Amino acid sequence: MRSARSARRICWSPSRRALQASGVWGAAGLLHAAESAGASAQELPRWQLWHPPAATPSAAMIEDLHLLLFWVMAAICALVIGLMVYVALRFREGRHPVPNRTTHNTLVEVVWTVLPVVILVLIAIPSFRTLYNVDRIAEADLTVKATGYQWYWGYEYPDQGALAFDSLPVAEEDLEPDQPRLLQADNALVVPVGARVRLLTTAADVIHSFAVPAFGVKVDAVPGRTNESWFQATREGTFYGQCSELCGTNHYFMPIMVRVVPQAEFDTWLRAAQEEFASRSGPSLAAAADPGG
Ligand SMILES: [Cu+2]
Repeated sequence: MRSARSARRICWSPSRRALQASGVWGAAGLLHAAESAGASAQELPRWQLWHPPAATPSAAMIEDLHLLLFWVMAAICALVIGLMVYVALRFREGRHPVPNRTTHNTLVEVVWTVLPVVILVLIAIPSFRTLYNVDRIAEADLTVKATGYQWYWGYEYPDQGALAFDSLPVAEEDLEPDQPRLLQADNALVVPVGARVRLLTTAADVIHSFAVPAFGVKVDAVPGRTNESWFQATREGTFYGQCSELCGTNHYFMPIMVRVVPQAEFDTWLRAAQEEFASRSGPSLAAAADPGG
């Protein structure tokens, strides 16, 4: 994938992380900090331009469609600007003192009608294919439900013993050195790599929107209804998103943090999470924290 190749990984490279895990690297305190923060390694596109490197087939398709449209648009712009420059130079008064009286040319008119139609049809094919892929509900290996609250997310795993917990943003003063500001959450949504995840979204108060750019996912979370989408992360890592529907004062402060881990690590996490959040019947509004600074 073009974008993935140009991506650079900031923070910890795997080899260095392996060294930390084996205790070879650095002091014990640093090691612990790095391990707990290691999950926050964030992939950024080169120079932080363009899109985040695609981490799901849907995101890759969206990226490809975007590139196709970009080049079609660039070619059309070049053609139109080129024609205008040519006309301005070739038919200027100094070189072409007596204007033509031509008002009609059947061939030219057919071309400028048919050509855009052909271009639109060519664009429509990959466009509909992408839309269908993003919209279809695939057979899921795992179902997760994200509920938007003012202002944090609550996650549920309905098929894993009704596991439910809240995901609150980490305040700026509590961030570890590697953790991205306004994106780090205390409890990440954790999914196994390669698993097809059915994503259900809803909201408890106002309309929110669950969006993770690297996954090509953006679904509104609407009170009183459940929306459905899906994603299949093709590689491990930590991926970030944000609520993408203006939902109030702290709209900026409801990050989405997704950790994609190997199946074994997911199973371990699942057992620990089921224990840790066992006392909870579900995300509660009372847990809404003051985001503070
Ligand atoms: Cu929101």
